[in-house]
Amino acid sequence: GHKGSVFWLTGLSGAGKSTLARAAENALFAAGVDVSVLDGDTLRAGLCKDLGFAEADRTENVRRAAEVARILRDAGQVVLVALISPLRSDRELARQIIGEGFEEVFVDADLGTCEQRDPKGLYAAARAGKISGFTGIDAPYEAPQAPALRVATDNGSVEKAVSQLVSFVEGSVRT
Ligand code: GGZ
Repeated sequence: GHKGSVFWLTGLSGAGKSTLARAAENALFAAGVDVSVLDGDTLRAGLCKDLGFAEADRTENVRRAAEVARILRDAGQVVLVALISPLRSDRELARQIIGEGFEEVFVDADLGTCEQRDPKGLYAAARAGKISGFTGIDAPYEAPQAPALRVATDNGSVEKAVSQLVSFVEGSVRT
């Protein structure tokens, strides 16, 4: 068996948080772990539909995600949260809400790599001034100073990144 824990994936847009969370979810599920994913895009499509990207809205987005993660964790789930969560203070809020079993995971790809990937064209739009307050362009991203795990995703190996996260989760949740 395992106890619930929350793995909080933070990183730039395009760093690979969602990809990593989904791939790890599949691997952990296959290994018999009761796992779920809370993803920024999914939350913003429903629970957080009323929120934009101003600082206060991001804080509220993080707060709601943390409260849901706590509920799932208390029900015994392993929860993978994938949110940019750019501010250290907001991640500290999440840590306080969740308490025991909060693990910060830095999904680390440099801005140049994320901007080159630009799967949704958002960086280009931000550079062109069509979007304002875009993380990494004209809104801050504060990298974690002491994450429980750092996963580099700009070295080309998705499999390696996934196995790093899966191993860390398995090592953390085994009772
Ligand atoms: C950052 C934005 C913005 C702005 C839209 N800044 O790559 P994506 O598209 O799919 O992921 C990003 C997502 C970020 O949502 P989060 O809930 O993770 O953000 S936060 O934790 O800061 O609340 C991006 C898209 O929304 N997006 N506008 N201005 N990302």
